[in-house]
Amino acid sequence: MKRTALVTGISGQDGSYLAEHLLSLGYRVCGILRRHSVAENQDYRLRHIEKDIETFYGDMLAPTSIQHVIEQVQPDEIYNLAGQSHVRISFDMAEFTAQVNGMGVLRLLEICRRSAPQAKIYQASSSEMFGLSIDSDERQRETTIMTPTSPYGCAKHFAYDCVRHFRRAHEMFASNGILFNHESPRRGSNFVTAKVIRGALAIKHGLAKELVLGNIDSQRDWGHSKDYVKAMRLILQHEKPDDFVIATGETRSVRTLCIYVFSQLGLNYLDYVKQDERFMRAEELPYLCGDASKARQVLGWIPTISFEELIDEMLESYEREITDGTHRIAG
Ligand code: G4F
Repeated sequence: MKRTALVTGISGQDGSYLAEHLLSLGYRVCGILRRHSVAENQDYRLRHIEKDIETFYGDMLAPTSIQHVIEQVQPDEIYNLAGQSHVRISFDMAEFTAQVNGMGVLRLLEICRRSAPQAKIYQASSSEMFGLSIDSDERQRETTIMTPTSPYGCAKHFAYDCVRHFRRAHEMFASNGILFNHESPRRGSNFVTAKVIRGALAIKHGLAKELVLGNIDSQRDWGHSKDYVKAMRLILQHEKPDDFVIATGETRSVRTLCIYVFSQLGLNYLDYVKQDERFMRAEELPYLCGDASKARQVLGWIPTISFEELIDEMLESYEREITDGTHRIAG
């Protein structure tokens, strides 16, 4: 029988790739959309599959809307990808971020406990929860202590703990995927990979003179969203609920990202990249490099798309946007 998946945050980068992946496996895919004042921004990543999925309006800040959808859809699997996903913005909107990314998850778990106790729940946890902690081999893994450095990280840590608590206390199938940074051509334009690539292309095409960034010495472990959504599903197919780090195991600085992107376009980043306080964080997370051995051994998950392939795909996709006049540059 067809399995039903419900994806909160289906209109985001991961939501759209996950929906495609689940459809390819024969799932009935339902998704929750938040109302956006610009209607085009609501579902532009879903247009190519809109006839194949069922969407419902709902908001993590309005639990009755979520409860209503869950009761209507009766999902076998719930993927909670909804949330305020921008770390720097979480410093400006700490309370909102805590409500959506933290309390929203607690409420979702409560709703599932009462209305869909059989449903398996995937929670989009984040490497941002590790904050300043690094194991002696310069990796972060499931056992690494969490010392988050942002309101976003604190809220995600609360949600992560709630998932583990509900699993133990109420025997619910609730699992955390602790995902390190993952990107794609569908990445929001104010995340650093998309911002650097769009900015460098704008410079190359004479549409901008410089690119203003924050801290370019922080290091991230960047993978491809398409690989990471496959891990989400595998996590819910495992025989028992558990927590898994999903990462490539390679780390690079934002500076290295700039060097690669600008040099692919025949430019030297030093001639164009400036730094400004506006894009710095009150507390920075300086280093992320994940160890996904557990996911490899238990789930058979491995990343298949290299850093260079990822960045080249984004470059190609944004270059096409410049050619057809739909290019956007983020602040
Ligand atoms: O691309 P970022 O904004 O991603 P960040 O903060 O690492 O968060 C992303 O990954 C998390 C997983 O670890 C997710 F949970 C989260 O939802 C999101 O997807 O920034 C990456 C790095 C940071 O160190 C930041 O300080 O790039 C640095 N950076 C330097 N200049 C900048 C900029 N980041 C942004 N967004 N904009 C800049 O101008």
